[in-house]
Amino acid sequence: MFMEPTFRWYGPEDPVPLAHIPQTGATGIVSSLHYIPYGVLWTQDAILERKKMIEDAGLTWSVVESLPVHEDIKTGGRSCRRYIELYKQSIRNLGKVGPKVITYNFMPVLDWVRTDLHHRLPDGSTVLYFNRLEFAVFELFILRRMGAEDDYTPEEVKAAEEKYRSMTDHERFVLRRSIIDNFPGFKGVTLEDIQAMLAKYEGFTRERLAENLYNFLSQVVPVAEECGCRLVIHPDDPPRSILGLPRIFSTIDDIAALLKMVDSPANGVCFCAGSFSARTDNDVVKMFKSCASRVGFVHLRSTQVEPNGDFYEADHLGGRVDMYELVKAICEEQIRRRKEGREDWRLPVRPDHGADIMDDLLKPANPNPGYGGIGRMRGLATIRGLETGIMRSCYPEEL
Ligand code: DNO
Repeated sequence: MFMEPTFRWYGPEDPVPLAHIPQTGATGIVSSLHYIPYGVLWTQDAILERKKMIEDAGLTWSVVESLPVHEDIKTGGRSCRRYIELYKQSIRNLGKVGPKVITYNFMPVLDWVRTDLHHRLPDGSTVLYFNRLEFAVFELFILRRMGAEDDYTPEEVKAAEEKYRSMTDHERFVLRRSIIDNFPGFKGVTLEDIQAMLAKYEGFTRERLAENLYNFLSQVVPVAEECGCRLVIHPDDPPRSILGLPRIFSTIDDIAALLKMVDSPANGVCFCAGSFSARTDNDVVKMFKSCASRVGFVHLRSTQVEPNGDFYEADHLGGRVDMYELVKAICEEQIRRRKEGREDWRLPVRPDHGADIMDDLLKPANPNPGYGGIGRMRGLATIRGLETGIMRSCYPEEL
């Protein structure tokens, strides 16, 4: 394969054993040291320990996803400077002994958000789902976020209230847990934690978040550059404001602004097709082309968006992403890079979230929703086949 096929592995606790991953066709691993709390240094020993585990299984640790950015960096809080220094040191350590592609995101408070982690499709498989009404139930009646009603029409508030009243305590608990408590390295989050985090963003604007991103990048990108590393930002998921908080990496204009913010090859993009696709005014292929030379890592998946804005994970060849055109654009970018003699011409790609299918459905609940083994393998197989077909029929002279 031209692209480097990778699989995410959450570490020794992952129910998908590392030893099984070569069977999926992946050669690279995407992993993070989730046991290290946000803001704590990644030592060389810790990095080397993980690297050895991966190499002992005959695989390569290709990408770090993620090296998390502490909330104080996003809010520009009191300890921001200290956390940026620690982040730089973690980058230096990765530069010495670890993978050189480092993923992060700059989403305030919550990383990706879904309301249902096991939505059943007609074929019996289950997928991640974002339901706007259920999210409204959560923020209006479970979290009781101040000012949340301003983000909804009176009809929506009424519908959410009716829905809330019709739910059992267990359903309310599951909804809450699905939204705030399913991030590896960040488990056990309570409503009070979220409220305290939200308080730190009071009066926050998009401009302020952008300033804080600039403050972060202008300090860490030069370090990454020196160490031969590339930082790649993951898009907002969903690609719009959530919980009344600004989000700044959702659209083609946001991509242009990011690239300009610090104009260096070490300031790159983790192109997550699925995240961008959940917004109907995003043309995902055009977005890829707008930043192709600065993409350091690719997540391939697609979403199906309903007319009311709800969305769920679609099959890799379905949904809003024109996967054929996107993979073709990726192939072209790799060919271009190889001609330029770039060492990073092979793009690491992972299938990202998969549906839970077949044996995935028979296993005990996966602590990492969306990351069952078989569904993701189906995604990877789809991508590998598509790339092979495109290369053999469109660019045989490049093989
Ligand atoms: C979800 C992932 C995200 C991603 C982070 C990167 O499955 O794509 O959690 O890893 O946002 O920082």
